[in-house]
Amino acid sequence: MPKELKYADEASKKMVLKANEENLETVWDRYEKMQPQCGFGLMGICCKICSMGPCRIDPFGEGPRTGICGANADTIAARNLIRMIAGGAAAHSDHGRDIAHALLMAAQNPSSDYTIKDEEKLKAIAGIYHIQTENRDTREIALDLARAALNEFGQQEGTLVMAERAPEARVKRWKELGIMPRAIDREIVEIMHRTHMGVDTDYRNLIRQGLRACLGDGWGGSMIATELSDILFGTPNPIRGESNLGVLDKDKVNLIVHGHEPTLSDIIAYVCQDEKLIKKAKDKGAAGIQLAGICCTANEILMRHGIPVAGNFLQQELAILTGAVDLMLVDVQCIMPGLSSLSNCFHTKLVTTSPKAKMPGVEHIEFHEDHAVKIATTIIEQAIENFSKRDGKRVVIPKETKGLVAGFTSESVFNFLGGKYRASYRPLNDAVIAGRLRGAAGVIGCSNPNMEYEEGHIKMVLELIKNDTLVVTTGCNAISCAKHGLLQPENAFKYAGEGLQEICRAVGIPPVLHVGSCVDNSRILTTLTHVVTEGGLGNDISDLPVAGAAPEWMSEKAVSIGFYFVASGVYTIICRPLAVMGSKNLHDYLTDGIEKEVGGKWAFELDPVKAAHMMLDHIDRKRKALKLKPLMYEQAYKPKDI
Ligand code: MSK
Repeated sequence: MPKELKYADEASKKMVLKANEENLETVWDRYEKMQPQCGFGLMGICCKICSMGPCRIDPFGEGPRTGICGANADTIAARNLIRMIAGGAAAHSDHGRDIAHALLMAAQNPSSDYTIKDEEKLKAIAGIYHIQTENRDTREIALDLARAALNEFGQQEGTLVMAERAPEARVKRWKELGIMPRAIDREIVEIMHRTHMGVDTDYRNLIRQGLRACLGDGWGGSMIATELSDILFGTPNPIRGESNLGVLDKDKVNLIVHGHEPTLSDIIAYVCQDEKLIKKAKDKGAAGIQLAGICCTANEILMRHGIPVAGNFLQQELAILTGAVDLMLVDVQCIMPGLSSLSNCFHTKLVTTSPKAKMPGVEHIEFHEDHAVKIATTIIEQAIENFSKRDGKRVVIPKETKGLVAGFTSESVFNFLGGKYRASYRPLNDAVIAGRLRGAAGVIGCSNPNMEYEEGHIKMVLELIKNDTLVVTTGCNAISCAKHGLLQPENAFKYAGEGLQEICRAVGIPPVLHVGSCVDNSRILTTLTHVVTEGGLGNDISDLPVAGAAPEWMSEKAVSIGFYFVASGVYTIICRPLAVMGSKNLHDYLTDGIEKEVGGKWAFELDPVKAAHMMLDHIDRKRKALKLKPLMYEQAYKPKDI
């Protein structure tokens, strides 16, 4: 049965139909072929960490209740889950390490292709690391900061400096629980040790280590990635852009950058404007060079340069199906191996660039920071060269595009909300206290063929903004929101509740604020901290009327992000549950018991509108606990159970 998308943006629907017509396989076809999926895997109760196995637990029938070693469902599910945290935290943090390394090279080498773009932020972050900034050369400060950040990955003493940025009450709680992260790599290694056969079998103790590792991601590796990227590439400011596959141009050389790291893509954004390269493209018969992004590499260059976004995770194959992509450059994370065979069905040249992420049969042009411009030029030249191989008869570019405003950060967003002369978080806190805003929600994360594409993202976000809840977004949710017009300020009047509309009107912002890529979820952590510090909404993140969600989550990174929000005190909901349903004890702990310890907890709800209502109920419970005024405007959703 050919797959048809029911809810997604029109461009994606058209491209899936094109794939069906041409009998080309996409992620949705592979998902169908995989059905039914393994129930033991879905419930988290298969174990293959030693060669006595694989073992699987039968939680309901007469089958085995333990593996061959005697591990029960609680142990097996908890071990599997925290190994997912390790995978996610490792991916984010290794990205952070690479950014710190790029900063180090920029500081050491005056002729580096990288320069310090935000000196103010360099000094601010150096201050957090207790680095002397007065009367010192920028490069010296950057060198000290890069070394201090790199040291946090492997330090043998102390705890992470960035984690101390959290509200005092939060840090105290982490220290009491023994989950203050010590070193980024160490926490990941310790997960691998504890989950080795015959080590930690107490599911609560295993989750504790998972919490410590994910905090090392959110308040460590990811935060280093975000802050140091801002220093190197510039802190974003609100910026206009375009989204969806219609940003590809049939007359130009189309170059797509896909993955996560900005180190090469940021340079490409500059080099693409080189007159000599544009002339080369014209000499080949093209009208110019069109650069666009997919996934979080897209978010990085959208936030800083306004480069258009071609699509999110589930659109990477659809971009190639247009027949108009001359070169797709991939770096790391969320790159489907299926791209390789699909690109062979078109003229599209696929190029890997990271030594950590090669693909069999795919050309590899290795990226090195010390000659970034040269490598970027080579890749663009190859895209230009490949333009002449394009088969015009196979080109189908959907016309759909949608304008957007992105580029919000913990600095710009709420200073923006405060207005030019009152740059502070006060107006935001006051809007919540007065009941104009109900609260805020972070809605983030991937897309997954196990759900109707974009239905989870869009229905949830619409329900939240309709009920006067300001939404902040990152990653692939941000791109879905963009394609559906939710990052357009004027659409506040179409979709938002009256209170949120007033705020959007007063400061000209969209009802959904795009704050960046997956690592930039750390911007949400710093924003929440600023809101606590501003006062009037409690002493800790867990007091705030806020909630988080990743409705269509897919990757291990999403598990780590979800856990670091829970560990930071945020109620966090996902549609498809974590793989814990085979362990009642673990399920109950994560969705209930853990709240007494860290102030946040998990919830699972397949229906995105019901999930949004659960978030609103939670926000209302927090409002009630803070004794805030009633909401200013009649709400569409009437809360239950508070
Ligand atoms: S890219 S991790 S599919 S959000 Fe950051 Fe999108 Fe999820 Fe990758």
